[in-house]
Amino acid sequence: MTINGTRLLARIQELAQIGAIEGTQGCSRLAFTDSDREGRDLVMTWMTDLGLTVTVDAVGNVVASTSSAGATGAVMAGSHIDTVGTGGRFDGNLGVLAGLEVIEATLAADIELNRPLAVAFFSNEEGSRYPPDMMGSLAYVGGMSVESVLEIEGADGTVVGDELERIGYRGAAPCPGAVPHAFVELHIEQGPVLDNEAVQIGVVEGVQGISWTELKFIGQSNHAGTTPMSLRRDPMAVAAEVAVAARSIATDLGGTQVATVGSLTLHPNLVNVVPAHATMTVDLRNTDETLLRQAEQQLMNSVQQIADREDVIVESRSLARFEPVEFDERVVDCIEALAKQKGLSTRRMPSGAGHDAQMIARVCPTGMIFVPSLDGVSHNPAEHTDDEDLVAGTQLLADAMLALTEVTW
Ligand code: HGY
Ligand code: MN
Ligand code: MN
Repeated sequence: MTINGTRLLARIQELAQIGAIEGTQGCSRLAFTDSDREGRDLVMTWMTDLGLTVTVDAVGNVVASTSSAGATGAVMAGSHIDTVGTGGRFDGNLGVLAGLEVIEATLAADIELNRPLAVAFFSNEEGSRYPPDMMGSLAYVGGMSVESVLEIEGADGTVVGDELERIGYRGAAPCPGAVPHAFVELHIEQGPVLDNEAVQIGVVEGVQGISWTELKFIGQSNHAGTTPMSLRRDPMAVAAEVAVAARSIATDLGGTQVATVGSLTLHPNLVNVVPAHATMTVDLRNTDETLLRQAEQQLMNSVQQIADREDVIVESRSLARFEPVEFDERVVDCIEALAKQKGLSTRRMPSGAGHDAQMIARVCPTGMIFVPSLDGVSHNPAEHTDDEDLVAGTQLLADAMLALTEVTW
């Protein structure tokens, strides 16, 4: 069965117009915003136009199945269509539109299958507006209650439940949701490995561990001109040292350890005022859980030392914490064998980014397929993957999904 690459590329292009970032090929569709709603509406229209049975659950996860009984026991593809604020057009969107394309091509070929096919987009995979990331798929597998999802407050002061209501996606379908027979997520690599090595397909063995911490440093607001340095309790001075410490922890640990300070806000954020408080986030990741815990411990030791020295109070809270995940060898092997049969170059690799697949792996055999990201750039409007890689990845997803309808676990 051959997928229709032209149709796939046209849908990627059409969805990317929603929340398009002027002058780039990127888009901005933060979770539960109007642009997210518009993107959801468009993809749902494509799903219902195919005659699929479409459900919306209590946290806005959308699942479309070829079976009127829903997605239980289906071979499911899926990902997300929300983006970071300065996102690309492929992150998440590819996996959803590729899954839709596989189903449409399979229906058109009138192939008899032992199992239904399904495709899903999960709510708020990015976690940028409302932590944690992979929020919708985490709830879908019962890793977080619907109640606790709905009450989460974003940095902008809005609440998930209200926003879901406002955009009309607080659905009636049960959450946790239907358990698939198998799940495969096609995604851009978002890193430099495949592009650097000129490899066409990443056979993903698992996802690294993720630790997001919010740190609030409370000092004393004061006059920038009259306050001697020795009398300051400056939270920005603490934040700056902590950011450097986080970076050193990653470079000293080496290996896959990474550390990112992605957000920092000062209050009152005025040129002539020593800040009252500084709030920052630290994103730590590692494929090894023991090393990730070591990095977390080192970070908090540094935080406390620096804050104590500056007589600044620290408040910290975890925004997300997921241990590394390994995908099911049977699915990983299936993807690799099919790619090689097609003559595609492949390499096995971990995922540096978080994905919905790492949550669905809790309930059914799961795997991922990566296609190259040009220069490894992602979470950036310049994110790019060549058409031939998008089509090859989607065809491999189709082959894998159909093969998985034949296996019993
Ligand atoms: O944070 C991540 O890795 C993903 O993009 N949500
Ligand atoms: Mn993604
Ligand atoms: Mn992302």
